[in-house]
Amino acid sequence: MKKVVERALEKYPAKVFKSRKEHIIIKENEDEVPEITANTRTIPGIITNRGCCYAGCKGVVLGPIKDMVHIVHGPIGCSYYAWGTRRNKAKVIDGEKNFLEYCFSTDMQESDIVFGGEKKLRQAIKEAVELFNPKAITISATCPVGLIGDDINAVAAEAQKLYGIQVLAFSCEGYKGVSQSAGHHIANNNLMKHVIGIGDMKPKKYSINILGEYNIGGDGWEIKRVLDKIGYNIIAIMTGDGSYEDIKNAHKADVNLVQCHRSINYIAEMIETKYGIPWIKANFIGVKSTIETLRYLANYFGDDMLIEKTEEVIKEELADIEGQMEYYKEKLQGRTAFLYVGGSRSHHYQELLKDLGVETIISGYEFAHRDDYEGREVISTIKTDADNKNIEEIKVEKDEKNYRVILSKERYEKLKKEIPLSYYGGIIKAMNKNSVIIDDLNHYETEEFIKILKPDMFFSGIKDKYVVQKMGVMSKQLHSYDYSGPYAGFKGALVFARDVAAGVYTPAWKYVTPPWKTEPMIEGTLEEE
Ligand code: CFM
Ligand code: HCA
Repeated sequence: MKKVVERALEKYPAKVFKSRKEHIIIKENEDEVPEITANTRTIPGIITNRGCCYAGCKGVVLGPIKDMVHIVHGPIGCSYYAWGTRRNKAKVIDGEKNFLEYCFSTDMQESDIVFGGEKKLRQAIKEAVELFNPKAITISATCPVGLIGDDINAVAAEAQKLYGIQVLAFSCEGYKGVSQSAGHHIANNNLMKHVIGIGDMKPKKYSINILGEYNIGGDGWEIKRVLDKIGYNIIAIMTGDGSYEDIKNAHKADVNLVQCHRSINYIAEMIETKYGIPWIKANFIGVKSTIETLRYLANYFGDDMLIEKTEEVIKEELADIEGQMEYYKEKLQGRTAFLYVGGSRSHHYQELLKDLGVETIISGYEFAHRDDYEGREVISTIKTDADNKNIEEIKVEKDEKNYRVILSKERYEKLKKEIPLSYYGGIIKAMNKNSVIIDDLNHYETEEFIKILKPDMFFSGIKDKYVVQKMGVMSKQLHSYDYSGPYAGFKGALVFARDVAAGVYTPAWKYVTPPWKTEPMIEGTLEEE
C-alpha cells in the first residue's frame, strides 16, 4: 500500500507531495490508529470537493428546519445552491407551517455591494413577515456581506424588536474557516444560544433527541418509525424534517443520539454541559449497527420492558428483510469499495457494506476533524442543570476498549444501574489492516487511486461521480443517494442493497473502456542514439 500511495502522489512537486502525504495514512496493524492531518486549508491550486462555511451553516444545519423562514443575504446563486441542491424532505403537520419550498434571498446586486445591502435585508424581513407570518427567521451571510461590512446582527436585533419574533443572524460568510465544518459550528452555537432551552413542554417517558440526522432520502423517517415502535418519544430531530417548535424543547430529553458526529457534536456537548444530558454515538446505517445502537439505547434506560420490546422489534424487522438481504449479499460478497464523503458517511456506510460482504479498501472525508478519524478520548466531565444546581459529577473510566460513564449516586439511584455509554471510535478503527485513509481527497488523487486499486464501486458526490463512472467503475452518490432512499435502519439497508446490486450488475459497464485497458502501464522516455 505504501507503494500505491507513493505512485498516486508521484507527479506532485516536492512541497505538495510532503503536505498531501500527511493527509494520507495506511492502517498497517489491526489495533493501530495512526495520526492524520485534517481540517487544514486545501493547498491553493488543488481542486477540492469541499463546500464553504455558508453551505455548512445554511445549507446543511439550518436549511432543513421547516417552520422558520431562512433568508439568505447575498447573491441569488448562493441562495439557490443551498436550497435547490439539498434534499430537504419534510412532512407538514396540520396547522403548522412549512417554508421549505421557498427560496428566500435578498438577491444582492452590484449597487448593494457599492452602497450597502442592509436596507434590502430590512425590506426582505418585512416582506417575509407580512407574507408568511413565520414564528422565527434566520438570516445567513454570504461572502460579500462580510466583505462590505453589512451588520446583519444589528438588522436582526432591530427586526426582532419590531416584529416580536426571533430573528437570528448567522455570520457564516463562505470564506470563513477551511470548509463547511466552520458553518456547522456557527449554526450549532446560535441554535444552542437562542432556541434550545426556551420551550416548556412536559417530556414523556423515554424521551430522546436525534442529532445529526438530516432526513436525506427519508432516513430520519425510517429511524423514527423503528424508535416509535419500540416506545421512545422523539422530542427533536436535528435537523432533518426538523421544527423550531421541537428544537426549543430539546433540553427536555433524557439522552441525545448522535448520528453525524461531525456536524453536531457541538450541540451534543453544550447540552451535556448545560443540562446534564449525555449523548450516545449512534449509527443507523447498516443492519448490525442499527441493532447495536438500539440495544445500547435500551440499556441506557435499563428498563426491562424497553429491553424486551427492543428485541421484539429487532426480530420483526429482521424477519422482513433477512431473505432478501442474503440474496443481495450473495451477489455482492467479496467486492471492494472506495468511499469519499463529507464528515461522517464514509464511516457509517462501511458498516452497511460489511453487512453485504463488501470490503472498503480506501476511504476518506472531505472536511472531518481528527476526532472523526482517530476517535474521541473523553466524553463527560461534570454535569450541571440550567441553573447550575444539582451538579452531578460523572466519572469517565476506560476499560480495554470502551468508556464507561459512572453516574452520580442520585442519578444512579434513579436509574438503578451503571450505564455504559458509547464513545466515538472514529473511522480508522472501523477499517481493515492495509486499507488507506485519506483526508481532503482531490480529483487528481481520485483518478489515480481508482486506476491503481480498481475498486468495484465508488461512493462520493456529484462533483466526481461521473468522472469515475466514465472510468467504468460503478459510482454512486452518498450525499443525495442518487435521489433514492431511505438507506437507514433495516428497511433502508435493503433499499441500499438493491440499488448497489443494480449498479454493479448493470450491462452498461460493458460499453465503457476503462483507461487502464488502453493506457500503457509503464511510462518512460526513449533515449536517442
Ligand atoms: Fe454530517 Fe450530513 Fe455528512 Fe455533513 Fe455534508 Fe450531507 Fe455529507 Mo453532503 S451533515 S458530515 S456537511 S452526514 S451535506 S447530510 S451528505 S457532505 S457526509
Ligand atoms: C454541500 C452539500 C452537499 C453536496 C453534495 C455533493 C450535499 O457540500 O454544500 O457534492 O454531491 O450533501 O448536498 O454535501
